[in-house]
Amino acid sequence: MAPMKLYGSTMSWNVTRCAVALEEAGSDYEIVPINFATAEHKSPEHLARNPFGQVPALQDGDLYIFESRAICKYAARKNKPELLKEGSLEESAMVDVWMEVEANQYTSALNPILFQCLISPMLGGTTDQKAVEENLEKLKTVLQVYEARLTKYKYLAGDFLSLADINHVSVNLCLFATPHATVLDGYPHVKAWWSSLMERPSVQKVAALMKPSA
Ligand code: GS8
Repeated sequence: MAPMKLYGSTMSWNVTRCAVALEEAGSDYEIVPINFATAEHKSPEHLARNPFGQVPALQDGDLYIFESRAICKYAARKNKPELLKEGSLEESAMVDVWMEVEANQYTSALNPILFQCLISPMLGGTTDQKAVEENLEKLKTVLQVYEARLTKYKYLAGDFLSLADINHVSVNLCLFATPHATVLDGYPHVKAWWSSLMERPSVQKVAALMKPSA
């Protein structure tokens, strides 16, 4: 069967969230860049893949999927279901909880920081330091909860790697491209968790793809 196609640029952390999950699952896929400069994301071809005219989108044969976290779940279900622990009611519930936390607590605080520090200057704007500071405070509150959790368990959902951990990778890699990576310094168990994720071949491969020279 033909490789799956992941549409979007590796400069987008929503796209690289999927790339890490696809790598971790061992999926056969290729990245198909979408050119924002020519508004390719709003073209009829791309709107057929993602009706919101956004990246990422995934094509697997006749199936089209959008929303990065749905794509990540699809890759896991298809190629490495243990990342979701669906065989266990309790463990899968914990994976679900921490996947929601990633989206609604962690990344919802980190996203504006990444936008202000990385995207706004690229678009010719400036960094709104007040927005950065406000969201750093929100992120620290979230990190306190992570520190307590990771003091008890090796990974977020328990003593096993899951998609909940993997879904954090792309935004964390971007955090390290901002001047604010030191925010993690006050949380030793979070730092140790992140170091263990960084050692994974899936993470190293996607980190290399995210470098502008790649
Ligand atoms: C968000 C996708 C998104 O914002 C997801 O897939 O997780 N909830 C969705 N994509 C941005 C790229 S930045 O990462 C995008 O495509 N923006 C262009 C636009 O909205 O026109």
